[in-house]
Amino acid sequence: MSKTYNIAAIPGDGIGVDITDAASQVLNTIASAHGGFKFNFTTFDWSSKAYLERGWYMPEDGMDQLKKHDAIYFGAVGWPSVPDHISLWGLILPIRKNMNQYVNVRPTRVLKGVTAPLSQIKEKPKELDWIIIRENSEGEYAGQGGTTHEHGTNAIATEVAIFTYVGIERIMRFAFETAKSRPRKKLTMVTKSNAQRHGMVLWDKVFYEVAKDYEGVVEHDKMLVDAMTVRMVNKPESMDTIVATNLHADILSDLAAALAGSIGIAPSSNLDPTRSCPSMFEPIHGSAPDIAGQGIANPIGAFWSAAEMVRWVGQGSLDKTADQLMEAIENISERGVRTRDMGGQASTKEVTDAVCKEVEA
Ligand code: GGG
Repeated sequence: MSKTYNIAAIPGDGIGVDITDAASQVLNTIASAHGGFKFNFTTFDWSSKAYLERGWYMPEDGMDQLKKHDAIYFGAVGWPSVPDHISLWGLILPIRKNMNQYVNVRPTRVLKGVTAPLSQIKEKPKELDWIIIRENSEGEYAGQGGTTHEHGTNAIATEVAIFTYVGIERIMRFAFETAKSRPRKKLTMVTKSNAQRHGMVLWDKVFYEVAKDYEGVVEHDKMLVDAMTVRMVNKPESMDTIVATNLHADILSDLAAALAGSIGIAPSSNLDPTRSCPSMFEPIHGSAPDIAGQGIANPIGAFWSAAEMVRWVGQGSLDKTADQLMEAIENISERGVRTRDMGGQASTKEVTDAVCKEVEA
């Protein structure tokens, strides 16, 4: 009997639309090639364009609608005529919070055949293979704070980062478990506890408490975020799994993707590890309005995110399918089928067709 996975697709803005189309084509192709399962996509027109027309991103029952699905596939959010904090808080951040997606997993590695920018700085691009675990529910993106005397030079604004013991402990445990599952069994924790003496100090304390449960199993160390950027460039081979706060990991994962070749390749999984709500899968790149609709966006981050979604919804039963999609991505990368951001000439469609051909073979 064939299993149907119900996917809520939110293409969003700009190239989010281009790459979500490409990802659904690849997912449908892989499902037909394998048999035994299929994807049923429901597309939600929740975007900045729709917001400008009707004044809202999601309807009041939006979260309830999403909860009826096995997973959410998200393209990108952000459009020049809407302030970025309105679009982010209209769509992606409320979904992460309401769907209990407190973990954001961001893997990065150098794909086959790619000469990563890092090789122009150091001769070790192949040794960049990281998983960044981003705390996805609190910290600097808690949304707490306010503004008084809004206008003029008297304006005052506060942005309060919130760190809770429970929030830190659960992300640390997830990070240690991820590190334990990888061959190198190594975790680097990122903080800024020399300058930020409250929340970041609690972050350190909980890290060392949780570390006691992994003594002799997972090697671990601690970095200040500024020094971490230097280590990522100079000694990429010295790290494996990395855990950081919402803001720090957001920034470090963009750097990681750029060092591996392009932000266009990097995936992310917003996970509710309890599985009480659907998890959400999205490439880490934004909506890139300057190239939207031109057919040149890199769909690899979208395909990699799709592979992670397949792995997640399959709960072990679709791991081979996800591996096959990753192999297809590596194969076409090795053959040089690449978009412009990676030094190639291929269009979004050419990359998509090449991946579909691989998974059908
Ligand atoms: N596909 C990811 C996306 O739309 N990113 C826009 C962005 O700025 N996101 C911030 C975040 O991931 O917290």
